[in-house]
Amino acid sequence: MQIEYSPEVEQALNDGRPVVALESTIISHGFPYPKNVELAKEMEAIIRSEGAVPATIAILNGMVTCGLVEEQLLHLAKSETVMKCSVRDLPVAIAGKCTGATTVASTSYIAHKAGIRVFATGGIGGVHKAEEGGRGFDVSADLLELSRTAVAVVAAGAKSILDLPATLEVLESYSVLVVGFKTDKFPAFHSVSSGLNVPATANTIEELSEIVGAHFQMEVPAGMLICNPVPAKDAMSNEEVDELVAKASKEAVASGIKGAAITPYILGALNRLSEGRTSEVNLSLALNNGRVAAQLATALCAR
Ligand code: PSU
Ligand code: MN
Repeated sequence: MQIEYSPEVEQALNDGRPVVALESTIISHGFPYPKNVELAKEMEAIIRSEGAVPATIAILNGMVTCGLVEEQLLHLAKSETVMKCSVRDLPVAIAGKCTGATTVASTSYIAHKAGIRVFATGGIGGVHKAEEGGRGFDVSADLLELSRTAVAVVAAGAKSILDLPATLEVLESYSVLVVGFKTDKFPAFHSVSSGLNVPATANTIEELSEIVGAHFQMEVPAGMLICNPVPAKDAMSNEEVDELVAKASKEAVASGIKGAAITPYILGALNRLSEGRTSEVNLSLALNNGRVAAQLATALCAR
């Protein structure tokens, strides 16, 4: 796969300096313009402030691009025809010379090819709730990619539109290392905790980098999910989120939204129903993940 690097990212990788990969679906499908530009720029700034180099990944005119300059970022944020690309969609975007945004799955895949070991996002995709009246069978390719790509993904768990116990079970079946950062609970994206236990906890960046470093040394193909809860001061209560999610889910079912369109639809509906509150929380947790990812990348480089 051909990858076009920004000069800054290429230099950092050549020098063996810490680099943090960032996805672009959160920019094109996660937030409305111009909030998405603010998010993307603040993510990059926080990573730089911790001494690492941000590498936002996207498909531009069919080219897999690692590290976006301002003009490229703005194009992605403003365009209304950006393809949401998981791994299987990449060939279509490349061959069609499309603009495509990468999900957790495809960002991990490209980051790994680029030699980037740490990736910061908001939340991962997972197993959707399949209860009656729900949206039917839907399991995110993020989980499969986590099983076969050795990248450390820093995320605030997964949203409560997903079946979180089932998501954790699949991560276990797939041998994905799951570590809570300063928590023994699986975070529920907008809320600090889902109440579910994670199998391991790291209380400092040093502890975290020891575990992640040991995983890389084992050379198993699987990835890592570093669970970093939303800062408590910005979090929403589980009850509040559950109520919003139930409403948003009903709307999605009633509107016949399916497949890859579900997550963007629900995010938009939550933002509307909460009058922007969920987007504020999403911004806070994403920046928090950017900070921890940069610190982890730096600690791994120092090992
Ligand atoms: N969860 C969020 N915000 C997001 C996504 C997930 O809170 O923007 C995006 C990520 O890019 C993730 C993708 O990889 O949605 C998962 O989509 P799906 O469930 O269709 O696999
Ligand atoms: Mn799906």
